[in-house]
Amino acid sequence: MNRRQFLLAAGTLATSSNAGAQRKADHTLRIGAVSLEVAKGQVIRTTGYNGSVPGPLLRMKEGSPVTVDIFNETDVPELLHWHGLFVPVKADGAEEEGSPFVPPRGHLRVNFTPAPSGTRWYHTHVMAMDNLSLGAYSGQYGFLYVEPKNEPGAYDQEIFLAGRHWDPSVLRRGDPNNDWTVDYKIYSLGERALGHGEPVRVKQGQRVLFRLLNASATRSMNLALPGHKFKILTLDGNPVPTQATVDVLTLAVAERADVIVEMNNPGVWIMGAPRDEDRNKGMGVIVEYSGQTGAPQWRTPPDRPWDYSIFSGPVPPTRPSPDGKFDLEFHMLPAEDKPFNKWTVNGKLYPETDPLRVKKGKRYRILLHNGHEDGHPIHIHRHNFEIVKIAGKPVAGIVKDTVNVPRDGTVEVEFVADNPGLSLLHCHMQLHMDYGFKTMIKYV
Ligand SMILES: [Cu+2]
Repeated sequence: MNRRQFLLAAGTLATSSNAGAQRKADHTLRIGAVSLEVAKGQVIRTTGYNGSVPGPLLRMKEGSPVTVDIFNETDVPELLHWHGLFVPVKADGAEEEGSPFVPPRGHLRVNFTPAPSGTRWYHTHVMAMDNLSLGAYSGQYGFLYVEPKNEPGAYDQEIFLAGRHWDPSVLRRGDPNNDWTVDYKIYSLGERALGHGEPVRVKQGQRVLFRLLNASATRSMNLALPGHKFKILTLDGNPVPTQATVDVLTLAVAERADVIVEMNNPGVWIMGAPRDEDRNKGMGVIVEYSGQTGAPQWRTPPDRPWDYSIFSGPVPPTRPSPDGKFDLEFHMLPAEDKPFNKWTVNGKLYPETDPLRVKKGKRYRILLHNGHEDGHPIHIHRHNFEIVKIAGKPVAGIVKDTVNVPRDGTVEVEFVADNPGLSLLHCHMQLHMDYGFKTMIKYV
C-alpha cells in the first residue's frame, strides 16, 4: 500500500459511520502498472493486479460472504468481473448491466457470496476498441478458486496455469471473410514463456491436478503433454458427467479445465501447444520429474478436433420442454478500411440488440447459430448454462459459463433464470465484444 492508498483507506475509516465499511476487506486488489519479464530481456509493460501477472490466486469458500476492496491506481475507469460466479449486478463488473466502475485513482468495495464452487477467474471488463493496451489485452487477470464444502482432493499437487498472448498488434489477413485480427509476438503459460520460468516439478507416481485457463484476449489455445494424457475432471470449473481422457486439450477464450495427469513416464517434457509456431512463441511449460535431467522432450500429438460431447452424461430419452426459446445468429459486418470488423446478433449491433426477456424461475433454451467467419466463445454472466445439443447431437450434464460455437456451427444451451438482474451474454473475444457482439438477459 502506498502513501496515497493509505490515506484513502484511513480516510474511509475516519469518515464512515457505517460499521460494514470499517470491516477489513477479505481481499484487496490494486490495479496498477506492472512490468513482466515474460522471457529473458523481453519485458511487457502493462497493468495488472497487486504488481503481478497473473494477479494473486484468490481462494474463497463456497457460501461464505466476502468483501473485496479494489483500488484503481491508473488514470482510466476500470471494471473487475468475477467470471463464472453468481454475483449481484453491483459486483459483476459489467458496465452494460449497470455495475459501477472503479474510478481512476479511486476505490470500489464489492460484497458477494462465492458460488458455485470450482475454478473461476477474475479479469477486467472494460472495452478496448483499437487501444490494445486496455481490457483483456492488459495483464488484468487472475485465478479465483472457490472451495467446495467438501473437497475430494484426490491429487498430490495442484498447479494453476493460465495461457496468454502478449504484445498485440493489428493485422490484416487479406481474408475477405474475416480480414482484421490481432496478432501477438510472445505467448506465456503460467508466469513466463516456455523455457523462461520455473519448471513444474513432479515425482513419479504422482497425480497432478492442473487447473488451466485460457486468459487470452482473442485466441484459442491447445495443450498437450507428450507421453501423458489429460483426464478431464471439470470444464469451466464444473464437474463433467464423463471424465474422458484426451491427448490434446483445447480451451477457447475464457474457458477453464481441471485435468489430472498421472506422472508415470519419467523424463523432462514440454507441456505445450501442438503447433510449433505457438510453442516457439512461448505457449508451454517444462515438466520435470525429480532426478531427471537433459533437454526437454517434445512429440507432436495426434490431431483430433475438440469435441465437448465426449464429456456428456447419458442423454435422457426425452427432455422437458423449456419455458421459452431464443434463436441467436451471429454474423460479421466487414470494416473495410480500418480495424475492426463489426459483429451482429440477429442482424443488430449492441446496444441495439434485442434483449432475451425471461421470467424468474423459468428454464430457457438458447440456440446459438454461427456464421462462417470465426468461432465464438459465448459467455453468460451471473448464470451457468447446460449444453444440450452440439451440431444437432443431444448431450447432457455439461455445465459451463462459456461455450465455443465453431464456424458454421450451432450449439444449443439451456439455463434457468434464477439470478434476477440484467445479465450480459456476449462473445468473449475482446475484438468481437467491443464491436457489437453483446446482448442482455432481462428479467421481466
Ligand atoms: Cu466472437
